[in-house]
Amino acid sequence: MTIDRSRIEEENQIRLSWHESDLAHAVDVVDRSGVDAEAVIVEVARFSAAAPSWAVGTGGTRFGRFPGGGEPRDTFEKVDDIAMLNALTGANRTVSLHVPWDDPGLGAGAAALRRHAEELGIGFDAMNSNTFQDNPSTTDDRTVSYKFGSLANVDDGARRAAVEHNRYVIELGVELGSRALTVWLADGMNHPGQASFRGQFERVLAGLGEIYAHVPDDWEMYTEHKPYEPAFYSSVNNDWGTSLLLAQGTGDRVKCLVDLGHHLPNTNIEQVVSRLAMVGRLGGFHFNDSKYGDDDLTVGSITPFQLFLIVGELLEAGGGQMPAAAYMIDESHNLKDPLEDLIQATDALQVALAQALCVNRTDLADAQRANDPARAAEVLHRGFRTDVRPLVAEARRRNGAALEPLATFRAVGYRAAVTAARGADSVATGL
Ligand code: RM4
Ligand code: MN
Ligand code: MN
Repeated sequence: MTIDRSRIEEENQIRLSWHESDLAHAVDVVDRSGVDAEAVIVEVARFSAAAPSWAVGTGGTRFGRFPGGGEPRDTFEKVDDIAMLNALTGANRTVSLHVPWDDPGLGAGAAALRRHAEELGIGFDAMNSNTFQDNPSTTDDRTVSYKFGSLANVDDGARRAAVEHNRYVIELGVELGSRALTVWLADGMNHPGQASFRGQFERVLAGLGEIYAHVPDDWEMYTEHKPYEPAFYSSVNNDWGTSLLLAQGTGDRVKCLVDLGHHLPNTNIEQVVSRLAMVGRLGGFHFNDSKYGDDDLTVGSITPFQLFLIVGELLEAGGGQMPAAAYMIDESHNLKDPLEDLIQATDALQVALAQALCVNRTDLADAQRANDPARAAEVLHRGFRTDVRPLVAEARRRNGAALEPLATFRAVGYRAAVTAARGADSVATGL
């Protein structure tokens, strides 16, 4: 599936004169508040968030799945979809693979996938190892199962299989040009007394150590916490404190990954971000939004102010820029076209970034020094309530992407074209 960039350009032309007048106004408003609007545009244009390979198919719940048309049939087609997404947003320049859902195989398979992605301008972000389902490649003999956990399992064979799977994922990542491994574990308990809290933690820590021994020197490894699901009584890596203990206990290049849906209700996530950044252990981010739990809803669709505050803490950590980290959108799409949801998620992220950049940090620091919370709120809200959409559109335009990505996606007829090519009932691997 080739992307016709001239169609994106045509769509931009239709909107160009409106865009220019909106932009001139937005630049005026922002400049007048003492923030350099041009710097905001440049920083938004620099930002990119990986698309996960599993999110270009329709997700499902345990109550069913309603596939849309033209779902990618293999990892190559997933990369095609992500290249289309990136052509529209200019801000999804990498893909994050989930193995074994997306396993091209070592050697020729990995080389072909890498070549395909390179031709489309897509790189490989963090690799995700899946040990929450039995994985035929490492548990072939059926005597080993992850039913009672992977790294935390009391069964040596299951632990060995999990370490071996992670080693394989690293090897694959090296061949693809990735630079990081994300370890999210489903390990935990469903029943009180089922296992020892301490024993499970110690086995996970030891297992991470074994995996870390395989991590190349120029790679990082991330521990991703989650309070519950699929383990509903306790998870081994349940919160950021545990995640930090695991990272610190494993090695220098092990950092914590914060998934926005992986916190108990009302957790102050921006504070978590600040703490982890303070100790140099903030390594990655999974963006989504939630109302109740790990709902994997569209970024910024439920709690946009929280997202703005979180991005503000990231800027704080990066000295006014987004710090180097593995940023990824981690969503599951049940109702929307997955590409449309990813377009909206990316746009919401860019908007939150622009709003956070529109906060006059000097004024905020002055208000903090003066113990003046009313003024501090005023400064924050001025950033949050600025209509930054023209600045974001301009950042996209400079990246050769679409002024209005969703309308453009529909206008170019991508979904209809892939449905014709792949079929109306193709099913992608993933959630
Ligand atoms: C988990 C977690 C992981 C993701 C899987 C699919 O809840 O968010 O990051 O890889 O889902
Ligand atoms: Mn995640
Ligand atoms: Mn999740």
